Amino acid sequence: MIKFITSNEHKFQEISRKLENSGFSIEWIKLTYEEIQADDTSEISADSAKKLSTHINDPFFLEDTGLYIDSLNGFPGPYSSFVSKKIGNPGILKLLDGKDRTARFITVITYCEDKKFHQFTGILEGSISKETKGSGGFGFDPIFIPKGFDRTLAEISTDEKNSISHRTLALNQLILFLSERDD
Ligand code: ITT
Repeated sequence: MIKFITSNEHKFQEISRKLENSGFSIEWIKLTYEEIQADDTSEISADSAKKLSTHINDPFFLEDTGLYIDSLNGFPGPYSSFVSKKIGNPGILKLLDGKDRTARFITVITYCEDKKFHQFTGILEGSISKETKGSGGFGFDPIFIPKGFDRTLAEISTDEKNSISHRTLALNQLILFLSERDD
C-alpha cells in the first residue's frame, strides 16, 4: 500500500485511477503541508517529502504541479496555487492580453521509501486559451489547450486528459520504477 499525500481530491482521483489500473493499491492521506518558497519545483517537493518522512514510515509520495507561461517568464510556476486562489483563471487571462500564450504544465512526483527519495517529472506543452472554456477537470484546465488540440483540458473527458497529462507522464515513470523494483 502506497500513501499519496495531497489536499487536492481531483489529483487523488486522477492518480488513484491510473495506479490502481496498474495493479498498485493507494491510500489517500488528506493533508495540507507547509512548502518552502523556491523557484525550483523539484527542490520544493524534495524538501516537503523530507519533512513528511519524519512522520510517515510507509512508502509515500507527493506531487507538485505548476503552470509555466513563457511570456511571463515561467510565472506562476511554483506560485500556481497562490495565484489560482488570488486571481484565478480570469486574472491569468487578463495578464496575457496581447502577449504570447505558450505555456506548459510541469508535474514533479517525489516518492519516498526507506528514507530514500526518487523524483519523476512530466511535462505537457500547450497554450493558454483566449477565454475560459469547459466544465471538466479542475484548476487551470479551463484555460489550458494541449498542443495539437483545439479544446481546453476542461472540454475533454477525464480519460482523454489522463492519456496525455503532465501528471500521467510523471506517474508512468513512478509505475515503471515500482514495477522494476518489484521484479
Ligand atoms: P497539494 O499541494 O495538497 O497536493 P494543491 O492543489 O495545492 O494540492 P499544487 O500546489 O500542486 O496542488 O497545485 C498548484 C495549482 O495548480 C493548484 O491551484 C491546482 O488547482 C493547479 N493544478 C494542479 N494540477 C492541475 C491540473 O492537472 N490541471 C489544472 N490545474 C492544476
